[in-house]
Amino acid sequence: MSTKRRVEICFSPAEYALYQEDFELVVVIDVLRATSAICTALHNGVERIKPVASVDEAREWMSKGFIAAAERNGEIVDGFELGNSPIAYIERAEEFVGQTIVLTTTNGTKAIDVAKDKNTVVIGALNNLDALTQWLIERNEDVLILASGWKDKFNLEDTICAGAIADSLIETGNFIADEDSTVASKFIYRSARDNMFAFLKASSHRRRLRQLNLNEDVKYCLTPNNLTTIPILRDGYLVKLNDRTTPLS
Ligand code: 3SL
Repeated sequence: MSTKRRVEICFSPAEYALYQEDFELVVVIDVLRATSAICTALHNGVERIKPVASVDEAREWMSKGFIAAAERNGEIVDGFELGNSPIAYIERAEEFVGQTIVLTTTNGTKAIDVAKDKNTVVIGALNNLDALTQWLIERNEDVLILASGWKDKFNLEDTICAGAIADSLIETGNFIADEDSTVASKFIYRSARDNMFAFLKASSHRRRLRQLNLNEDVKYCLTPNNLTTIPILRDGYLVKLNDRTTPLS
């Protein structure tokens, strides 16, 4: 009889300590917008992304000549000319090909930071959903999905994406879930999957981004499977896992 793997979902970095113990593989999700932007930037030619937790750290890297991006509360931080709009990484792709970009965001880079000591940290979004799910199935290891949430609180968009991943893994018959957070996420995903944009109409972060005129970003971030790039954290940098130059382990 083969042993089943576990897949569990943690709703925010604040709860990470309660969930992390049994896992060495963590998937970090921040659908609106950090992890969607990270997947998009690497997919469009950025060589590496250095996630940093604070704006001060990002400034320090910028003073050393690196391209740095900083977002707080949905807006580009004063003194930076780049934030975490995935569309900006498409529009400016030519400029960024082969470059290292230093990135700090309100929640996404904070979640990456709390998980950074695990053996494997990969980045998930709706944009790379199928590619990532397929890789996790083949990897056949216990998986903790860490939602970035909003300032340590639960959010709907990360829960939907996490639920989609967990649902697919459980459907294979090789994964099980014990935690109610995982069961709940699966049901939320199933209720939302046919029209995520409408389902999220009332969500707090969609409202926040609408007020900032970022509807195009939201539409992009809610587009499943427009990319196959899976970012992985190696030596403090996010790089493409499925790049031919990067081994698949
Ligand atoms: O929290 C984050 O990391 C950001 O992606 C938030 S926002 O979409 O830029 O508001």
